[in-house]
Amino acid sequence: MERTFIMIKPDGVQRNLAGEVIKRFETKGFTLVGMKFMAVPRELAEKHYDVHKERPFFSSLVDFITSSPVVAMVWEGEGVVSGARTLIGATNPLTAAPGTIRGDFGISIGRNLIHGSDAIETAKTEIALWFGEDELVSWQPAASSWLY
Ligand code: FUP
Repeated sequence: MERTFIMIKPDGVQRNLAGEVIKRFETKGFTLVGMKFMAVPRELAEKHYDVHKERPFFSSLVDFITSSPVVAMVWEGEGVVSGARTLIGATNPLTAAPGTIRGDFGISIGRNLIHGSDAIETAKTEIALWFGEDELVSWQPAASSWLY
């Protein structure tokens, strides 16, 4: 089953939006298979954002992600990588559609609340970077598959 890496960034935690974000993923019908509340070591932040290392905002991005705790999660479900991106909305919260997490709660691109893997391959890399296999739990919701 497809999985994606989702992180509630420091601004999402500081603004007490973690529950709201988790609720949106739950009610959509995706399944939580891993979650931890953590301070992010600088080395991990740099690896996570390695694709942006030549960009001018790289060091401020790493400073921000390491400034305060995050909620790191893995969600599972059919089409969850692109489905999560739809829930999250465009990178710039100012132009993100209303109804999306960034569109409903954000203003600034540097404070856009949440990260979600951008492709299936990226998701695999990011899950392996942030979680050990023993931190991920495969489980079946008791109610059957019509419940979505
Ligand atoms: P997204 O996949 O929507 O999270 O966006 P990107 O991977 O393009 O960017 C990663 C993070 O870099 C964004 F969440 C915020 C930050 N960023 C900036 O601060 N300025 C920019 O111009 C672009 C991205």
